[in-house]
This record gives sequence, C-alpha cells and structure tokens, in this order.
Amino acid sequence: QHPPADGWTVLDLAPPAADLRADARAGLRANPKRLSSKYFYDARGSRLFEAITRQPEYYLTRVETALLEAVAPRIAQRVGPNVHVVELGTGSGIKTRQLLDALDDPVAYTSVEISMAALLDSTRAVADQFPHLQLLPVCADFTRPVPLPPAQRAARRTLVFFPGSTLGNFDDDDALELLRSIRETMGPDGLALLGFDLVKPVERLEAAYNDAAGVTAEFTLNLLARLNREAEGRFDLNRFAHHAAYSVERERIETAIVSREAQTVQVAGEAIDFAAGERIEVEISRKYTGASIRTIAAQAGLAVDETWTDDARDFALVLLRA
Ligand code: AVJ
Repeated sequence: QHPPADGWTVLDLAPPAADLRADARAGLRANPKRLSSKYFYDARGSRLFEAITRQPEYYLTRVETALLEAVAPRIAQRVGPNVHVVELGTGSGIKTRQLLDALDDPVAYTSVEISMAALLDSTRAVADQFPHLQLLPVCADFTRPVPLPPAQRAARRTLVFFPGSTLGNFDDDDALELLRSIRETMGPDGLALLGFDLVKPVERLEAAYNDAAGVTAEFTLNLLARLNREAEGRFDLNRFAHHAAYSVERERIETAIVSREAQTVQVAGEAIDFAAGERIEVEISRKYTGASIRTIAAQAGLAVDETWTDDARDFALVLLRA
C-alpha cells in the first residue's frame, strides 16, 4: 500500500464568462442559429443531465454502466497495472469509480470537467473511495488542449476514458479533431476507452431524447435560462420549445430550441429576431455502427483493440490503441 495521497486542488482553466457571451452573439447571428452543447453543463445543467440518466426512456447510462460492470475485469487485464487514467467530461463520476475499482493499482487520475460543481462532487467521491490515489482535477473545456499535470508515481501507460457516447455530441470534423487530441494525450503506448451509443430503431432513439417527464426539455431550455443568468438574456422560456428528432440518413439525434412565435429577444447586448418556428441548433448525438467506429478511429490514426457490447447491442465500449 502507498501512503495516503496529499490533498488535491483543482487546476482552474474554466473558460471565462466572456466566451459564453461572444459565442452566443456569434451563434445567434448565424444562419441557422446555433449554440454549443458544451454550454448545457453549468451546475444546474449538470444536475438536469443526471436526472435525464434516471429517466426510463434514457437507456444509455444504465446500459453502459451495466456493461462496464460486466467487462471491467477484462478491461483491467488488457490495460495492465499502474496506469494514469485521464477522463474527459467526468460528470457524476460513477463510471469513473467502477473503472478505477477494477484497475490494478492505478497511479493517478486526471479528471477534466467543465462544471466546477460537478468536478468538486465527483472528485470528493473518488477521494473517499480511493484515498491512496493521486487526484488531478482540472476544470476545463476538454475540446481545447488541456495541459496535463504530471503524476508523482511513474505510470506504465496512460488510459484516456471518454464514456457516455459524448464523442457523438461533436460533428464529424470536431470528433476527428478530438480523437486526434486524445491520441496525443494517450502517448505512444497509451490506450483509450470510449463509449458509443449504437444505431437502433428510431422510436427508441427519439424516446430517449424526448422523455415523458420533460426532463430533457428542461435540460435543453436551461441553455436559454443560462443566457438569462450569465449573458444578460431576456428569453421567455415559455415562448420556446425543445425539439429532438433522429435523422436516419445522418445517423444522429438533432436537438434544437424552436421559437414558438415571431419575437425579438435581447441577449449579450444584441436584439435577436426569431421567426415563428425558427430553430437554434443546440446538440447532435451521433449513433454508431462497428463500421463507423472503425472508420473514425482509423482517420484519427487509432485502431480498435477490443469491443464489448451488451447482449441487445444497444451500446459499445471500445478500447482504442495508437
Ligand atoms: C452527453 C452524450 C451523454 O447526447 O446522449 C442527453 C447528452 N443530451 N440527453 C447524449 C444528452 C440530451 C448525452 N451525452
């Protein structure tokens, strides 16, 4: 056993509030209007996302968590001892603790998370369960290069952990760029464990993004509530609606905020006009096949080392190597 790790402190590289204002101004002036899904995850948005994962229609988290529980020993065997785990978009950290628990004596855990509240909560939970593990929490937007704090104990290799099918929230170009930066982070002998939601019948996909309790709608519209809080927005949330539909052709859920009527809204010092029915594109959630996973991995210079899926083939955990 190693002595207890020293206390941890957060490396705060959170994007300045000015970024949200500038992105909102540019995105709402564009045609079509758009806002990045990364802005969903303030403290309230992260809590709403956790509530989504408990909705009966949102199978992704339940399936991935059960799959990870089942295959964690095999992952641990393939990965080997004394790795430095680097996670992107940690959220609640439940899957993190499942993985760390299965690994053979990991040396350090770097958690990159954009919501400071979520980062503090998940890091406390990891610290409680793994008192000897060196913790390197970083509050940052993982779509930009993140300088990684070095581990005190030498690691045999780096394992990047990117679950949740979060890669699917990026369009093809951005996903490729992100995978290339993951490859950099992995280093020559590194590995990456990614979660991918798989293509399935449209009814189930659309239900997952339109839960009956309306939690996903609240999550989506929180983006406007956040602009009201942080970017001098004057949005009336009753005058906008959540809309999520699956494009069979593009193999992705496309989520928009739709203006219920013609209106002009002040935000970040601008007056933004909306036509009745006009959309703000806010999120895509790409769905994958074995072939599309192999293709995007190959484009990023990565190879599929091993793939695990649940019996219903709803979701895949994929180990990638350089
Ligand atoms: C962040 C990828 C886990 O796209 O499924 C859930 C976010 N958005 N419901 C997804 C989300 C609406 C989610 N992930």
